[in-house]
Amino acid sequence: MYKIEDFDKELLTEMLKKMILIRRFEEKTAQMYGLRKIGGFLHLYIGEEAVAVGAISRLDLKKDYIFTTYRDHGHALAAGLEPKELMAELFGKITGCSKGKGGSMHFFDDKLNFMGGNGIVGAHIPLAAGAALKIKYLEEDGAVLCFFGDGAIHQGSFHEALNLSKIWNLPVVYICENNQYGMGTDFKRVSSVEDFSVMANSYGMYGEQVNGMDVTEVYSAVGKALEKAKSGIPVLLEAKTYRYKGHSASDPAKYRTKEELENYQNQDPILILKNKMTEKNILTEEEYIKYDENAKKTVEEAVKFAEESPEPDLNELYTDIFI
Ligand SMILES: Cc1ncc(C[n+]2csc(CCOP(=O)(O)OP(=O)(O)O)c2C)c(N)n1
Ligand SMILES: [Mg+2]
Repeated sequence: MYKIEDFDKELLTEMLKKMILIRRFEEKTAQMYGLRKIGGFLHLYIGEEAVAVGAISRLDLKKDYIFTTYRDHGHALAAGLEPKELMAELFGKITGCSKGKGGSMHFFDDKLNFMGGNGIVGAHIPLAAGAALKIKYLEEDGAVLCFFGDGAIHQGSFHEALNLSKIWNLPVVYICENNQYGMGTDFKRVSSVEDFSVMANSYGMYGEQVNGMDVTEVYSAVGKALEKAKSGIPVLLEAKTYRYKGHSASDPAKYRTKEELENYQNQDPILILKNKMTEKNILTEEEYIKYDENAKKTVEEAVKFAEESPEPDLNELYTDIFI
């Protein structure tokens, strides 16, 4: 396991900036949703930022691939998709990353090997295995990271994909983002085991639990996992995390206590990294404020871009579809 001493300032600063950007971006989307500038569903990732940032910072998106769920804003920003194009997508504008036709759940960018944004729980897990099979078949050097929630782990698609991954020894790392709830259901009520990483044993894979609130721990675990996956041992990681907001923007989250939420907010992923960097003398309060101000500015510019962009033409209804 890496210690904070093993990380250089540049990488930690990059990860800190990314997490702040995700937080500010999403806070703004909640506001815009309230103003009805954004329609459809809006699932926020606030509180879970360290998982996407720590994991995706390990990738080379010229050869590696990302698959994720409808809770995809954090992963897209971590992968380097443009905040302007993401905000425009949320506003349903033609300048959006999916031409305004996908919305919150369907961010996509083939140039960055960002394969979405998928709305059906668990359905993208076999797709990730498929991408890993393609990498292996063509003897490429990449790997696949596949993110999904604690609710998806009981879907048949998850178990089928894991089995195939091991049969074919695919270069894939599955990351279960256990944010403790599937909509309003506590994961402990619907799971035969509390430690999901043991499920890897059933398929002869490697499994590990990781503290998903600490970006350095995620970064370390995913680095090790990618090495294993590329050597032919697919991996299942369970990142223990927590979402601060409700399941979607319309969920008041009455199924949990204020104390529980506060407990997690006290181990906020941004604060954990900020404190570690401050203790290591590689971050000052002024620098932190500057990064935060920059993130807010980027988000404001994204909103302006989205507001000013045109709606898709009606003919767009007939493009990018299979018939
Ligand atoms: C196959 C399927 N069943 C049900 C739904 C409705 N649904 C959307 S999100 C969700 C909960 C999933 O929870 P989890 O996997 O823990 O992810 P989280 O939302 O916590 O990130 C459900 C049941 C769906 N989208 N797809
Ligand atoms: Mg969940």
